[in-house]
Amino acid sequence: MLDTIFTKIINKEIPADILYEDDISLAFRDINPQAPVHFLVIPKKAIPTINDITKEDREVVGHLSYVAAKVAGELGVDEQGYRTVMNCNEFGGQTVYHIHLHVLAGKIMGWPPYTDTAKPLE
Ligand code: DGP
Repeated sequence: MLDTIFTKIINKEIPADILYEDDISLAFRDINPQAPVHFLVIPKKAIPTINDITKEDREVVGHLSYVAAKVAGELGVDEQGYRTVMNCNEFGGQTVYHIHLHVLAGKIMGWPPYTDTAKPLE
């Protein structure tokens, strides 16, 4: 499996604004924030997409939501609320093939989470 940029962040080969770390996960601010607060929670295990999650990964994947809420609380955005998103593959808008939970906060989120200008692929 090819490493992604997130493996380099996990291995501290490139810098990131890390908000939380433990044995199985890492949370850091998104380099291209789409909200006043936008961070990512990733597993240290390199799982390319949601489709690749195995039964054995369930605890790891559940842990990402636990960490999302913990960091949201530490940043003081938990009571106002926030959006978590995990994109999958091309139509889902995934660009980094190492699963990651986006956590977006600090403004009211729209629904549905796509724009009318988003065109279906040919
Ligand atoms: P997605 O499109 O769901 O695969 O989201 C990938 C996110 O990763 C995107 O919002 C930008 C972020 N990202 C990509 N490269 C880097 C990086 O080198 N550092 C940080 N902090 N974030 C990155």
